[in-house]
This record gives sequence, C-alpha cells and structure tokens, in this order.
Amino acid sequence: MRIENNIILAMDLTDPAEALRVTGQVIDYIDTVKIGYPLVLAAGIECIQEFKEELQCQVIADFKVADIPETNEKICNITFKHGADAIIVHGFTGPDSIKACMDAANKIGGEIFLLTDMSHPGSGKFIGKVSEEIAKIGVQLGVENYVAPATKIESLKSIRRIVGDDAFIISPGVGFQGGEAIETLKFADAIIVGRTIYLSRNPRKTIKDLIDI
Ligand code: 3DU
Repeated sequence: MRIENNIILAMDLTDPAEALRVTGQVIDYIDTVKIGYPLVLAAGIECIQEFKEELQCQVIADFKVADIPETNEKICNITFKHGADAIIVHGFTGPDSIKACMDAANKIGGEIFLLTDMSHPGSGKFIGKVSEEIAKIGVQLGVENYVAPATKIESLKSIRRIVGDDAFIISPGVGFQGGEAIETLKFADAIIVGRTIYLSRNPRKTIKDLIDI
C-alpha cells in the first residue's frame, strides 16, 4: 500500500460530520485514513464509503479482527464490501484465523494488516510477550503488511527484522501516546496519528509540521 507522506490519520472522532470535516481539512496532505470502532459504531459502516467518495482517500478499517476463521471471514467480507481498502487483523488468534482474513482479502482484492504488538502500557502483559511469534507466523503465511508500536521501538525494530525490509509496517502511538515520528519512521513505513491531529487547534499546521520534521 502506498501512503502519501507516510502518515495515516486515525479518525476516532465519534461525531460523523465532525469526523468528515476535520479529515477534509488535512486531506490534501494525506491519502489514507484509518477508521475503527469509535466512528463506525457511531456512524454506521456506510461511513467507510462516505469517506472514500467525499475525500477520495484509502480507508483502513481498524477492526482488530480476532475470532474463529469462519467468523473472521464474514467480518472481512462485509468490511471489504463496504469499501475498505484494508482491514487490521489480530495475530494472537493463530494462523487459521489470520489465513481466513487473507483469503477473504485476496478474493476481493483487498489487503490485511497483521497486528503484532500494541502500544499501550498493558500490552506488555500478554501480546508483547508473543509479538515476535505473531510476526513469524505472518511471514510463514506470506502476510505483506504489519502493525507494530511506535511506543516500543525495540519491539518495532525486532518485528522489522523478522518481517524483512520488503514488508510494509504501519505504526500507531506517535504523539499522544509518546512515540516519536522520526525514530518510528526508521523502522516503519508509515505512522498512524490520531488525537495529535484531530484534537489540534490547527490540524493542517499540525500535520504539515509532522511532514516537515
Ligand atoms: O493515540 P492516537 O490518538 O494517535 O491514535 C492511535 C490510533 O491507533 C487509535 O485509533 C488506536 O485505536 C490505534 N491503535 C493504537 O493506538 C495502538 C495499537 O497497538 C493499535 C491500534
């Protein structure tokens, strides 16, 4: 996936009109928006298509899919049918659950991002302990896209080592969660930034400053 200026906007505002308005303010700097449960549960899954049509952007659906293979397949099918270009999938559920998402994506020409580790402090308790194994399973299955945390550079670095330079890594946690863009982009292909942009008094300036660093 090609991502303009290596920045993905995580649009987690829950007022649909406000979400579109704020994204519209920065859309000439970016071409990819991550939409997850906060906005989709507030606005309905149709908001994916609305963003794509109104803003001409790519949409990554952050649904952190984590169920049995049969249910994962259904979730992916519905998400892609509603226009998502890619979907984020948990890896801890194991290879069969991941594979079901890959198959659904391949059928429709969509992409999956495999979530290997998370950025919040509590992630060290469980997922952080198996993140390398998750990345290895991704490599075995032929997954091309990964999510790894900007707040844990050592984890991000080791996931890059495992998945290789040809894999595509996107990284959340820059800004509000404490991650730094420059350091993160040494190992990730794009950063995911939410509150720093959408809660800014001047989202255009904030995103421009991020691009210019
Ligand atoms: O902290 P921010 O507001 O910049 O938003 C980060 C986004 O990335 C947000 O949508 C969150 O749900 C998502 N995310 C993480 O922050 C950390 C992860 O490990 C995975 C996803």
